[in-house]
Amino acid sequence: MAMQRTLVIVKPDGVQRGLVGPILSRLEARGLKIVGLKLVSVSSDLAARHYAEHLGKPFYEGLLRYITSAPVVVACVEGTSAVQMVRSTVGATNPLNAAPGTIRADFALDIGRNLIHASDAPETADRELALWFGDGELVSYARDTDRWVFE
Ligand code: D4T
Repeated sequence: MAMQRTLVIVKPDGVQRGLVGPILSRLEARGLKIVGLKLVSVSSDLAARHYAEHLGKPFYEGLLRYITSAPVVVACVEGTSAVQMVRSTVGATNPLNAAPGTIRADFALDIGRNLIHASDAPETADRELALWFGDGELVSYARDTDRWVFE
């Protein structure tokens, strides 16, 4: 299986509710490796570029207000099929439809406060990682535990 990198954002509600640790630890516990991590106050410009595909939708303005309302924690995680692995750990966009055991089902109630963003495809991950991380902010390194995570 192919090694991939994907973007994870712990949204303002996750930071405000003190859930950065519990959210990231679910990804780490699965074996995914954090290769980039920072706290960001999101500018309107960055928010608009990140959510460009939703421009014009009824929830767009609220979405921009939400993502710029308080700091977020941005991570790049790496692993086999990382994009799909993270999406399945995160759960459905609306917590109402998220499977129990997923992050959104276990920690969230409202689609407009769904705690976490994760890239939805490898091409999206590449675009979003370039948007959120600058040159030199992602770190390649080996983990001694990798042989216990990957065959
Ligand atoms: P993100 O992008 O935040 O990881 O969410 P998803 O990939 O799971 O879902 P999305 O792009 O379709 O939606 C982006 C963002 O908009 C919010 N939203 C979405 C909302 O407030 N109301 C809505 O009706 C929809 C569809 C939630 C996530």
